[in-house]
Amino acid sequence: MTLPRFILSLFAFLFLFTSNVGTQVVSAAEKPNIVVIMADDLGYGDLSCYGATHVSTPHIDRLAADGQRFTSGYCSASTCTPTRYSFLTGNYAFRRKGTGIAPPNSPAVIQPGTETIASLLQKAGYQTAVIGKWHLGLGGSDGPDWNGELNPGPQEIGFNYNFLLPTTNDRVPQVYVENHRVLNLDLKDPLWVGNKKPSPDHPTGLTHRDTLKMDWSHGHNSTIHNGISRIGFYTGGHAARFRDEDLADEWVKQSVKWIEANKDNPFFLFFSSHDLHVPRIPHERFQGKSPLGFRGDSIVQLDWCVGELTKTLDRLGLTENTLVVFCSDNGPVLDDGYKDGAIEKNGQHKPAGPYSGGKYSVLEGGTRTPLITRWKGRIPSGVSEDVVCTIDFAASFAAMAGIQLPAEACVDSFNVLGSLLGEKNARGRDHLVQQDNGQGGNFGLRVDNWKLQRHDSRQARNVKVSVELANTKVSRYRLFDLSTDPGEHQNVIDAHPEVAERLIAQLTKLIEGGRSR
Ligand code: NG6
Ligand code: CA
Repeated sequence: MTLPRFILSLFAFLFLFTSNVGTQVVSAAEKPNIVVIMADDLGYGDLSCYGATHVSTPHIDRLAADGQRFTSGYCSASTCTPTRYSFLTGNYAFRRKGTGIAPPNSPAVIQPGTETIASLLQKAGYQTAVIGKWHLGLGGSDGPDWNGELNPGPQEIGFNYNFLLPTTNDRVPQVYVENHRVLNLDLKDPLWVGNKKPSPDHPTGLTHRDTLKMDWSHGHNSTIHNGISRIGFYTGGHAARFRDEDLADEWVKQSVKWIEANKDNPFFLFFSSHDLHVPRIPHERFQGKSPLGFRGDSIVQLDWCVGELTKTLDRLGLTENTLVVFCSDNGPVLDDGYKDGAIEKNGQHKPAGPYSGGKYSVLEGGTRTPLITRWKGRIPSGVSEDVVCTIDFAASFAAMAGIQLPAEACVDSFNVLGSLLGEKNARGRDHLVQQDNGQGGNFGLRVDNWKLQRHDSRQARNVKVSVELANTKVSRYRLFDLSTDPGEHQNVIDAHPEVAERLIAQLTKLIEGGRSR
């Protein structure tokens, strides 16, 4: 080869090589729209695509039929605030104080400057929004300034827009928060929120119990709004108050509006439903639509919301360019403080499917929950046994969008994108820590089909759903083989001391090591 020809071929090679690398980089980063639909208190067995026969969820079933349905899909905790904290930050909630169920006047649980799934996607050019239940506190160390600026909030940790139920529907106040303000607040009728009775004659669920449209069974006996007494006290803000019956419609209305406005850029929508959290007050048109009472009717309402969102994506031609993820924030509970007939009307329905425990518990029923991914044309349809968790969405979506995770961010979030996209040779997690609420509670560790339970908290042991544990003298550690005993009935720790030892050491290291990634 002559020198000029050699130089020419070298250039040709370099051109091909670099342009090839270029295409690889471009095709490696995919930026579909992402819609995460998180249900509240929805159990493994609560959907017809997960085996429920007493309630029908056609829209969610369609999502599952068109995508991947996970049989080992988890949220990281068995209550709301820690799961949501972990989903957003990619960090286990037990690592940080103040991540247990947030009270009405909780300050922001996630500090500004913390990297979140939303801030990571913003870096990749996404528009980001959270619409629905927040329950991660608002405001600085003094808590929310309800009549002023609610800052910090979602906008300080990566969301361009928020439209919120600030705490839970059973915690005061029953108002919407749009960005930094209570929506429709008349400052001549200021909103006051506290944990003590504001005046001796303030009507409560205790003093005016006979006026309630839904009676309470435990807790929930403070300020009355919409005929329902709540956790905590408040006065004022009447023009801003919502009707429980209208929440689902409002989440859908605001989401459709926001998707329409953002259809031309990649967007990330966290659709955070309040269903089926107590008080379960579905819209009048859903009442009586299931044989399970208001708990089942709320599942029907949730399913309707999913249908409206997927219809919107279809209408705007976004279905083949949108990854939809459906999940829950913790396992199921029947009586969570109101007499809504959930127990009486439950019949043969199994809210946690084959699993034991539920909300508040580190048994599988507490965190193993429905998890579905759909991206038409990209994700094959099928059922996956890979272990994936809501805590992994941050690392996985960052990887998909081509964003490098900073070493100190999302320290417990694993990139399980291959599994979430239903790729053949993908493997999910090889271990997962489960927790109940906040710090210092109980833990679960799943490794392959082994499940280790570690019981540290007496109080959590006595929570209703774990009654079988509370009544026996629970030793700190128990071991189960989920392949033969999914219900965690048979403690096999004595038969497998070497497995127990290995898992105890692994769990201790994961808890004390400060990070798992
Ligand atoms: C509990 C409430 C329960 C529910 C839960 C939080 C009582 C007796 N129980 O303290 O009703 O609100 O907190 O649920 O008040 S979560 O899904 O938001 O974590
Ligand atoms: Ca919840």
